[in-house]
Amino acid sequence: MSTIPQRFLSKPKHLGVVAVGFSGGQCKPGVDAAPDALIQVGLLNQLRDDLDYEIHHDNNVHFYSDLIPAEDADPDVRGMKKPRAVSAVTERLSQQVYEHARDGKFVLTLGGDHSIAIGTISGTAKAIRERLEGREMAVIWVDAHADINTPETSGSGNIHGMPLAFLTGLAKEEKKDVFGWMGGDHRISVRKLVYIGLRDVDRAEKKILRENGIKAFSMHDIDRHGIGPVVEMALAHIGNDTPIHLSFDVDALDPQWAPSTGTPVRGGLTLREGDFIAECVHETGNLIAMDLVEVNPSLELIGANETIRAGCSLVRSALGDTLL
Ligand SMILES: [Mn+2]
Repeated sequence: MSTIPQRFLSKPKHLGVVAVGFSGGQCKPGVDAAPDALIQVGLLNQLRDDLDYEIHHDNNVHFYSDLIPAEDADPDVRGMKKPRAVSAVTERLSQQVYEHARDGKFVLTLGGDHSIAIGTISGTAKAIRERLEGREMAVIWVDAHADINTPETSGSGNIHGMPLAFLTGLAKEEKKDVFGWMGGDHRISVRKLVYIGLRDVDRAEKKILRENGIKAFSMHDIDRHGIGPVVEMALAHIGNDTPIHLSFDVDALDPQWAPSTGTPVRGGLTLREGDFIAECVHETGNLIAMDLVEVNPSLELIGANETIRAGCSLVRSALGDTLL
């Protein structure tokens, strides 16, 4: 059981879990099977039995098939692929996450590809504003990629590379069925966003980060300073009076530890460095939600189990598991 007092949760021992089997933010099938794989190896049981959380889960992996339009009814918009599907799914997910967060529980979302962060972060941002008199939440985005392309700068059109553009309001779309549901209360400020682990950032994204003064710690920074000082600097940027949403893309880890993911990039975090980030964020007492995304159990059969185990370890660390 964690001994760290949690500043922004009124029900710190209660864990709202949303399992999101959604892969429509990118092109490779399989990432929708991750929540089931993570639960099958016992992640939720570990959180309940070893860390004493009371789990609130509908025992359901949500595939949202009722919300996803037929392919020919979902043509590209500004180059975005499956825009209506991603919009409808993230809108519903936003509401699910919001309801847990509004209630003062910690919210754990198991993805799914990283486009689902449009739903999770918008949901917690809105709930925190309501619960804490308009307070803004911070986001720590641990990832090999910056995921902040606008539809216009994206080369692939895959929305899993764009969630932060929509969440920060750098990208907007007026079409009602393409993120038209997002309002100001769903968004986060670029000042409250911090990256850790970047190493594969598009040219246009570098420009976006620079022009908006977004705080980012790449693998170069980690090599230079070490993971301890980098996490310290990241947390100092956020400040100690701000609720934190941790969005963890398993591809932040080096493929040696997490090979089973859609867009692996060499030269990443060790599993210990990943766990360390999660442990430190837990220790702040300010963490209110976590996403674990981009585990794809079908991509590399040999490495799938290892990747799933790494994912479980990251979640346990963020929820207060300690080595001693
Ligand atoms: Mn990502």
